[in-house]
Amino acid sequence: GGPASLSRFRGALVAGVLGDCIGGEFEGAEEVPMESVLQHLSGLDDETKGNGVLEYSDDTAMTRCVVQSLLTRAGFDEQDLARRFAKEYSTSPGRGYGNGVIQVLKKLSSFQLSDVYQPARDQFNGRGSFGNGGAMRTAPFALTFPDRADVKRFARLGAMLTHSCSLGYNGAILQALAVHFSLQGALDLPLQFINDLIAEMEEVEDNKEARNDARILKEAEKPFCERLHRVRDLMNRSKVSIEEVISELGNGIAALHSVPTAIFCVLHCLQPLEGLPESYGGLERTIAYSLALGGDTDTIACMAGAIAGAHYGIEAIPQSWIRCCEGAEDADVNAERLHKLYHQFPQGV
Ligand code: R7I
Ligand code: MG
Ligand code: MG
Repeated sequence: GGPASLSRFRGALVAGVLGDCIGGEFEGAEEVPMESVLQHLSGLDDETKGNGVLEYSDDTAMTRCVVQSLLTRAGFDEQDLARRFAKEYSTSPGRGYGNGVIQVLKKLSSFQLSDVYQPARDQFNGRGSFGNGGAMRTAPFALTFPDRADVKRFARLGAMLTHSCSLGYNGAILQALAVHFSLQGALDLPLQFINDLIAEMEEVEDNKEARNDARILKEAEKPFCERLHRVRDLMNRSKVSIEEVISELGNGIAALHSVPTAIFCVLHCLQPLEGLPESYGGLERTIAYSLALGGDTDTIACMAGAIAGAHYGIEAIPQSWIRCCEGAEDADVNAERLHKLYHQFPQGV
């Protein structure tokens, strides 16, 4: 479809859910042979399965809160979103949330809370979390706001409800920008795509908080920019091993070690890959490749899935995969609602 077509919205939201549900199988695994990945994926074609046998985790649970809040409030409302996160956690605490964020979600349930951003600021001795929990749920901001400045602003605020460290919320901005650009068809020109992301993040990381956090955590002066340069170096190479991707970009639970990785997965899988079935299209390759990296597989596949889904559209997603994953049909319905909301805003850049 063309830029911001319904198919791209559906692809983004549905493939994010699939990445989470399908990736859950390997979360935390150190080494994942491609053979195991392919076996897992071919199991999804089994007709006797289906009807949402693969459950979604916190990634999708929180994304659903963001979607519902944006739709109900017709825009960003931090009070409403905070309430939804808290309610979702208290209803289904067993979705595999990060160890730290649970404290925030419990505090957000409190009635006397005057500042919904405060519990997140109290995390990790007042520095805030740099986990990827803000980034994993950020796609709906790109699917709501056509204007790039709005995408950045609300992705940041949405993440800050749980992640107040710049290495957490800037990861959420980066992921939202990747979905935003992909939705416009920007992955047709991969080099331009990565250069645009670098240019945006140069600005995003150009402030005191970001520099301060980077210094304390002994990272490069602009950590996400540095990682995106590594992504660009890797994508310009003819052959890259899984081991190199993991050592250069990471596969961990920090936003810095997973958002650039997810972006790389999408870029790397634009073309056919050795070791993957020829019958696979780009969307299937992206999910398979993300799982083969091991580590935080549900989240990396969820983020890569959202970016790739916005590029390839809903038609690229196997029906059998959708049938297997809890929440995938819901995501499809909500994508149509977000698409309507998006086109009600003035169309920005
Ligand atoms: O970021 P968050 O919501 O976790 C998301 C991950 C995804 O993989 C989900 O699929 C789920 O499995 O969890 O939760 P947080 O608790 O804020 O951060 C995750 C973890 O990152 C924490 O439990 C810490 O281990 C680590 N972490 C930190 N460690 C030290 N210092 C995050 N921030 C810090 C820090 O500042
Ligand atoms: Mg999870
Ligand atoms: Mg995870």
